[in-house]
Formats: sequence, C-alpha cells, structure tokens
Amino acid sequence: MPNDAEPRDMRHDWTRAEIAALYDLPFGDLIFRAQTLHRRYFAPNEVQLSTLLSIKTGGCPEDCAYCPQSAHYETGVDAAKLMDVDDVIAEARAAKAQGAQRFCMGAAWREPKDRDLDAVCAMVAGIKALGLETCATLGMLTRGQAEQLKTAGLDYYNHNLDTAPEYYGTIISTRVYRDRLDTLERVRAAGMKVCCGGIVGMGEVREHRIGMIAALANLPEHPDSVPINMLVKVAGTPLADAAALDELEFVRTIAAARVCMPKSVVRLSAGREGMDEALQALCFLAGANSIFCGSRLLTTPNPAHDTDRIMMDRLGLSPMGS
Ligand code: SAM
Ligand code: DTB
Ligand code: SF4
Repeated sequence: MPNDAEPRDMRHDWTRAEIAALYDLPFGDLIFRAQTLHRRYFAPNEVQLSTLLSIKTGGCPEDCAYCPQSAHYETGVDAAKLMDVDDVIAEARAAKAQGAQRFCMGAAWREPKDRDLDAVCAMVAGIKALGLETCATLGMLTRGQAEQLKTAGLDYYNHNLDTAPEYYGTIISTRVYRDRLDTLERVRAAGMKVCCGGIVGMGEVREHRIGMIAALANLPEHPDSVPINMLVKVAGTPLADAAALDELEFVRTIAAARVCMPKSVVRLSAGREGMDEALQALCFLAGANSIFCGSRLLTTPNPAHDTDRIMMDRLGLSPMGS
C-alpha cells in the first residue's frame, strides 16, 4: 500500500521540456517510471469505478467542437429538460447495485441557473444518503454556487481544461481558458475535490498534449482525479472526421499524467468502447486506475458492466477499496 511521499514526486513546476522528455523515453522506460510511481502511491491492481448519468441532455449554448450536446451542431441529440430528482436517485440506486462507488451527474449547461442548482443539490443529498460518493459537472460556477454544492454534500466537481491553452481557441470560442481556471479555483476554495483532465485525439499535436499535462500538473494542487478522454467522434460535430490518434501516443499520455501527478487517480475515461482489452491493459499498466462503468457515458456508448467485469477478472483488477 502507499508509502510516504517522496518529496520530489509532487511537483508543480513541470516544464514542457521535461514532459516532452517523458514522451520521448523508450516506451518500456516510460511505463516503468509510471508503474514505479503508481505502486508507490496506490494498490497496483485496484480500479475506481464511477457511473455517469446525463441529468440534463443537449441544447447547450457552448460550441465545444467535440461535443454532441452543443446546440451549434446537428448531431441527433435532442435537448431535454433537467431530470426529476427522484428519477436520478433511482438511477443512482441501480448504479450502486452494479458496483459503482461514485455517481457522476453531467449537465449540458454553460453554467447552472440558481433554480436548477437547487434541484441538483437535492439530487446530491439523496445520492449521498445511499452511501455513494457524489460528483457533478455542470459548467462554470460562481463562488456562491460552489459553496451551495459543497453544503449539499457534493464530493467532487468535474471541470476539464480539455487541452493546451494555445489550442483551446481552436476547439471552443464561447469561453476562454481563464474561465475554466476561475471555476476550478472556486471549487477548490469551497472545499470540494477537483476532477480535471482533458481530451486527446482532437487534431492536436504532441506539443498540445504536453501543454495540457503541464497545465494540469502545475495547478496550485494536483486534481484529485484526472480524466483522460480519447475523443469520441460524433457525426455532426466539427471533429467528426478528426484523424485517429496513435494508440501508443494515448498510452504515453496516460503515463505522463501518472508521472506528473503521482497521487491523482487517473481515469481512462471516454473512448473505451473503441479500445480492445490489450490497449486498455496498457493504459492500466501506464497508471490509469479509474474507469466509467455502465453501457452509456453521457450520450455515447461505453462497455457494458459484464464486459468490464470480464476484463477486470482477466487482468486481476478489483474495485478500489473493496
Ligand atoms: N457542460 C459541462 C462542461 O463542459 O464542463 C459539463 C458536461 S461536458 C459533456 C463534460 C466533459 O465531457 C467535457 O469537458 C469533455 O472533456 C467531455 N466530452 C464531451 N464530449 C466528448 C467527446 N465527444 N469525447 C470525449 N470527451 C468528451
Ligand atoms: C469526463 O472527463 N468525461 C465524461 C465526464 N467527464 C463527464 C464525459 C464523456 C462524454 C463523452 C461524450 C458523450 O457521451 O456525450
Ligand atoms: Fe456544453 Fe459541456 Fe458540451 Fe461544451 S462540453 S457543448 S459546455 S455540454
């Protein structure tokens, strides 16, 4: 189990050149580095399991080029209203029965309206009462909204930096990087745990992946949880035809996240539906120790519970803390 921290492991002064040097290592050497750190801070064969539910789907005013829920693109995702509190709690109960440890609620909002936030707070309280950890991703928050969520019992807030600062404007025009950093500061100040990561395979180059890892690792505190998403290409979005990212480059990105943020839980997040078991095994070897379970992410497919159970058995992985 975790040893005491080696002081030089926890750094907030990563240069891009240092991260580039990680990417440039022979593949085996990079994996060895990532494994060494992984085993220093985590039980090596444990995987944290989260379940996702889209509580408010589609019709989002933002123009994120990857997102099927943006109102700017014709993707076949219909806009729906915020779900009823009781229906969300029923879904959380079912997720718990399937082995989920954390229940994450996603909303296609630029930012929540105060009335909607009251309903989300009621969901949070009900889900916590089931004994699950709670997480939400609702867009930008004011200081007061972050405090309200914390008071309701929200454990984690997901808010991704998504890519390098210099590539952000290519992907999203309706907000800026600073907006994301401001919300992350408010979430942290309110005392919630931060879940913050990004997406790769969006037509970026390695320098942008390096810039994303640097931005995450050089936050004032490392995010508690770091989702690394492989772009799920959705017809109708501007990135529908983005070139596929080299698979080993994806594994290197996971390893770089593990090395630069050794105590953070790194989530092999969206994109698993398009990955075979061998690639996912490499991601776990590179330091990933969390997945979303259940056959749907927000609007796109994810491996079914049974598929993941078989994979975890074959790899000798067990749910974290069980
Ligand atoms: N609207 C809120 C926001 O953007 O912060 C919360 C929901 S949004 C869908 C949450 C995250 O999902 C995004 O930050 C992005 O990283 C991820 N995401 C969205 N579409 C994706 C896709 N097609 N492939 C991979 N990740 C995606
Ligand atoms: C994150 O980083 N990935 C999740 C979660 N946070 C909210 C979302 C993935 C969404 C994939 C596209 C979809 O299903 O709509
Ligand atoms: Fe809206 Fe979030 Fe999708 Fe961007 S990623 S369009 S903010 S739901």
